[in-house]
Amino acid sequence: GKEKWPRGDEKTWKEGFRSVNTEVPSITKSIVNHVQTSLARQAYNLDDLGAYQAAALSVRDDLILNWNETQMHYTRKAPKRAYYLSLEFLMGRTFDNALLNLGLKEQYREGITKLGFNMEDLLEQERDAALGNGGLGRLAACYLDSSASQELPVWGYGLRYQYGIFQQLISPEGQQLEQPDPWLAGGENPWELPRLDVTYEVRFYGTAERLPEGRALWQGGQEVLAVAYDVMVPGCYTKNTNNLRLWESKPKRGFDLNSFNAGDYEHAVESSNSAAAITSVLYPNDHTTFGKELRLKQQYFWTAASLADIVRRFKNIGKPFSAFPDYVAIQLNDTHPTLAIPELMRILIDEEEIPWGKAWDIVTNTVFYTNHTVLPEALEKWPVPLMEHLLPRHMQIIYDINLFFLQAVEKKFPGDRDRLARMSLIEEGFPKQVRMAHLACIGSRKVNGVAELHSELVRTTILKDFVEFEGPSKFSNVTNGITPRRWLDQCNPELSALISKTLKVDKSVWLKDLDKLKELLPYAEDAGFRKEWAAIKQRNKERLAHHVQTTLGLTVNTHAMFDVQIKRLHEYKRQTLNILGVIHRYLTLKQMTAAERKKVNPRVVFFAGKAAPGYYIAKLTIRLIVNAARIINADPETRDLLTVYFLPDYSVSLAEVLIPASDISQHISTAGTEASGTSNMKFCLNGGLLVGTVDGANIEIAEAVGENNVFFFGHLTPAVEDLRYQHMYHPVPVEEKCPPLAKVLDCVASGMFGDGGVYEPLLNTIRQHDYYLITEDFESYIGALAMVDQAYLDKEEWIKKSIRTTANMGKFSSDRAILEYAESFWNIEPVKVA
Ligand code: CR1
Repeated sequence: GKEKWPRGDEKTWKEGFRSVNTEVPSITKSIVNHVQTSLARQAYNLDDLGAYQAAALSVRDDLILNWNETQMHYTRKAPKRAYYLSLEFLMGRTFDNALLNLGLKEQYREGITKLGFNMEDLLEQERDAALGNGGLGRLAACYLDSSASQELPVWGYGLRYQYGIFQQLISPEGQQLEQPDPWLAGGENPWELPRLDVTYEVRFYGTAERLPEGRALWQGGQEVLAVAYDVMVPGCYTKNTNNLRLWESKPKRGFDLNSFNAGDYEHAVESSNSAAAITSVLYPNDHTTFGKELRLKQQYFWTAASLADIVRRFKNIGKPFSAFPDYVAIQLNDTHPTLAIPELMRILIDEEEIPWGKAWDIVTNTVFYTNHTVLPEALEKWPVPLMEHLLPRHMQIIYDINLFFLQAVEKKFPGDRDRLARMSLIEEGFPKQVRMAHLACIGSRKVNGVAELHSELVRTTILKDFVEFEGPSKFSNVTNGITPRRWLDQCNPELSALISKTLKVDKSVWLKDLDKLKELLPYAEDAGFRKEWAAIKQRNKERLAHHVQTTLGLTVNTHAMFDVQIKRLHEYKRQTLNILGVIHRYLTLKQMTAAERKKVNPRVVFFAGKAAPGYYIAKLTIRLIVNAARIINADPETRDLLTVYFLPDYSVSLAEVLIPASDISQHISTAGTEASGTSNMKFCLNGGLLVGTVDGANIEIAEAVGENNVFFFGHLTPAVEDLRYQHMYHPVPVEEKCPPLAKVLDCVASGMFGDGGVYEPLLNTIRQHDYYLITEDFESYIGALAMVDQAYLDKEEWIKKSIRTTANMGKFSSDRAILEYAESFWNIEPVKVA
């Protein structure tokens, strides 16, 4: 039968409903209304920021309509849902992305122009939401875009940090300086919905008293409130608009009234500060773990709130808990949310009174774990005393899991003590430590790495014992992906338009089925098409040059080849190899005659990236880049042929300008160290060629685009271990091993780029153990760059390579990746909002 209207006069209600504004007049009307009321401003004093805010609020209204409908639809249908738990979401800007996904960009452009503003200027007003460090956080953002675009019922859960990743300043000496990023300070954030009614209490500290039947009573300690903020995630050309729920911490009561009444104002304020501090700042470390109590507090706060929310939603369906895995899949983005495993056990056992064995079945059929690195310094471990103090009940549960687990291992491998010690959840030592990767592994239904090589390394190195114990079928691979919406349509609109025109389809077709790009292949042979392709690359280079001109006041030679390396500063990523290669190139140019120089292909080298604030060697690398740039760029003999720029404060929105402008990009990690990389995919999708080592997703990119379209160099993964052994026990001086490199190091040490002594610690990492094997790969690296120069001489062939590269990148859409998770792990299906 027909549902009864809930209250009042149905017709009056329905006349009040609005739908998404799709026509220019209704769009401008909505913008003007927001200027008038939401902003309380007027036409005559409205600046770009105000106009952006009003336009954003207008788009926000549209998103809310779709978001509401989507959430209602999911609730009614009650499909199985997946939850992506990530401590980082590097969303970047939202305005442009929302307009493109809604298909309203041109209408808004027209409306904004009519109101006397310029779309590009308004887009620049938005601050990045930079709640992440690097690839791991940006991957999470791409997966949200793909989930919504593929109409999958997926929610993200994260933290609403007051301060995102620090802003990077570079001092005149080349020092990185960090400044806070108060991204919310500009007032209201139009892209989120505060849900002040959705709150949970989260406990820390206290005591856990064991009760009969494996249960326990955890009480006392500190209680903190988690408040939900929902970020709307629109899909591309669909109504489906998913949710990213970010938690903010708040004191349970504004003040501790007892202390307040007793006149102890400071104590009262302090406890409220300590609650608020939990979500105040994103940890700026990429690939290192610090045993900081506050970080563990963040991790528990977030997993506890998210699980409480997930369990509440499940209970609303009215099914028994045995059906939990039929309705819920939880993906752990690295080990940061591993506490979800003992927390779900605690809820099931202590609150729902489910016996241990059944609870463990539910958990291990619900949780999935993605590993993102095999670097030892990035594998999380927490001191047992800290865990016991902060989370006494969880420590008990971890001990119990460990006991049952080791009993099973002992049964399969009787008497193998070393194996037990290797596999235990607890690492012996002072203090003992909880190994989070082991907990994540045994508590999960599936474990995956993020590229073929990396997944193989996970199986054969860090989790080898677990593969032997549990069998290989639990361990698999999902190669990372990137969203072609942001990383082609949004950042490279001209290329996007050329592709649609050439394929004679609407962009929504190929943007959601990226394998369609293959149809571009025949056009590589079409001279007219190549001309258009090259012209777009040239305009993107000019756009980047314009950006450098306006932000840094520097003039870039747009007739040179653009060579880009942008990523977090880390020894394993080897920005050092790049800058030493640049210096080598400079020294070579200096020795040439004027006639020889005429034949040289001009090159502009761009670097950007942040170093963890405490990472001394990485900061020295920045310093060397900046000072080498200063000297090289000022040399009148060579500056037409070689210039170097370090662009400060790398961000998602800076990447959107750099990537479409690159001729080549560098992904040159020591083989076996870069799990996947995702910017490599972004450059290739935009027709930039790849210079790289045989590592991470570089390998699969080369397979897809053809090895003749990439420039590979360096030792392969199986050689790395032996080489490191040799460096350790039979060191050969760099002068013997690699004379050209020795010369470069000497120039740096002798003060060619400012006080050479400053760089000694950096140079010593190479001269001594050279853990990242720069001396081993230097010559083949220089060789690869010479091949690049050679290939660039044949411009037409180069453009063909560029076209073929883009055309073969379909596999690297994050739509493919998220569908693999959905189909082979989570077992969820699309739920289309009609
Ligand atoms: C890896 O280093 C990968 C991203 C996303 C990083 C990088 O190669 O592309 O994850 N790992 O999977 C990471 O941040 C903590 O580990």
